[in-house]
Amino acid sequence: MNPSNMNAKYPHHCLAFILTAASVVFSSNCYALNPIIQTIYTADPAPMVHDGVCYLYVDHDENKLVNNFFTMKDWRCFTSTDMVNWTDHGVVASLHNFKWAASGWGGGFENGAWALQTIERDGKWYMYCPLQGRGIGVLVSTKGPFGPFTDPIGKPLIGAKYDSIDPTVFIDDDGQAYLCWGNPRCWYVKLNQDMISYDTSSGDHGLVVQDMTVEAFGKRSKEDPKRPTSYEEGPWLYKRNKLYYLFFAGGPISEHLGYSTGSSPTGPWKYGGVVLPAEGRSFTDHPGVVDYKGHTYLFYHNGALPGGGGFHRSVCVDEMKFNPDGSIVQMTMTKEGAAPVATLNPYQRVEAETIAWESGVKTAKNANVGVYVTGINDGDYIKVCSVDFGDTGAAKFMASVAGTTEGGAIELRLDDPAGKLIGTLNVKATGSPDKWETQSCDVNGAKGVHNLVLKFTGGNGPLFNFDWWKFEYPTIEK
Ligand code: FUB
Repeated sequence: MNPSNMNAKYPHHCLAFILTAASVVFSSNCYALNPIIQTIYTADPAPMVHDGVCYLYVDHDENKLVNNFFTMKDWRCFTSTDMVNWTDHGVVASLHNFKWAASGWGGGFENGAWALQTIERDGKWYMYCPLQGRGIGVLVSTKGPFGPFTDPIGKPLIGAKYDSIDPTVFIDDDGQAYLCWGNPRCWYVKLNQDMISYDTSSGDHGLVVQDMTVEAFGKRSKEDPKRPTSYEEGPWLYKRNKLYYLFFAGGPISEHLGYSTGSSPTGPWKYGGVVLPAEGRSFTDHPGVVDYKGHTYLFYHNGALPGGGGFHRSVCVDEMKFNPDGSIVQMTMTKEGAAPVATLNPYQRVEAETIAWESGVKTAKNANVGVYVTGINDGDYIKVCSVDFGDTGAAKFMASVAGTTEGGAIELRLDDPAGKLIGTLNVKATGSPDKWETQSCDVNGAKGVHNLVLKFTGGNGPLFNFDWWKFEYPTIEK
């Protein structure tokens, strides 16, 4: 969505709750800590739950803007099993996955990777990606949620002229799949079983515009001839207790999040109200809603990170609650985020890029080890929440590190960066930033559930790269 003064420049897109018995929240003083990703700017969250894991697909606002507008080249994925610690899987697709990205208005391969959504069907992952100004494409992976993704049709699934941004995909209980999208109008198609084509028997060769009425989407507080209702963009389809929900970003800007409900995935819709009022620093917002481990979560974005704003956004998560009639309890953006729904096991390999909160570090990806933590300097830290050391407690810490600098260390502290020191790993140089060695140190005093802070100390300038860590129990003498 564009700020109003950009409309002429970018004509295509002027742009009583129920807690189930199954739900458990682990007591901890650590919540999701919004925004949940701090290493880069992320936007337009698209969560997906599969096999007990919450996958979060996002687009990515580049630090350096072109033409003082959205500058977005790729799509990324993060995962969590507890809603507080998020593992970075790096870039999973980019404009280069679409040969046709080069053609037409939108910035070629250099720009326009806008709000996506991914869904699994019969062991294949389908990613619906808008290429701003060029239409909506679809990618498929047969190998898993991180790809590799390929373009099976070699052209847009939805052409450029249908308000074609912000796809949401939904498979109903009867197996019928729907793709819904659009700014300023909300459109849908019924996807065929193959998920890469659609039923062309109704609407404009299969493309149907929803009834954009005030009853369906609420009255806009400021008159706009192109947008009579509060619907702006960013639809998200969701179903709960046989009731269908269409969440959306509502105008005028700065956007808020609103919702409508209906008896089918294509409406007719009845406006439900505001879910999340506007924040202000980011003039857009974008909903993503999933059920996970007995709770329902609303993902959204704002401009809360340092340097944040309309083109430098960050994804957040908070728990959503419902009234007994299915209406939604209005929310506010929080700094605390969601409570943990599981603990983290420190006795199995944990990727260093599993982070609840960090200060100063970056992530990178290479063919050798995948994603790792880099840009580590004296005083930086990574906080991991709700770590269960158990009753016996840990005796040893191991980390896979690589680098050429001597003098760096990983201090292991409980709860906070200044919390109790349970061990220090003095990291030895390995000879190269991509020559990885497992190094270890003794640990004392880590028992029970705590937040763990990996605090990096020593030296001047970048210290070492960091791929994974784990703790070990004491060895039992026989
Ligand atoms: O991220 C680019 C655009 O901004 C998205 O397509 C909209 O939903 C808004 O968030």
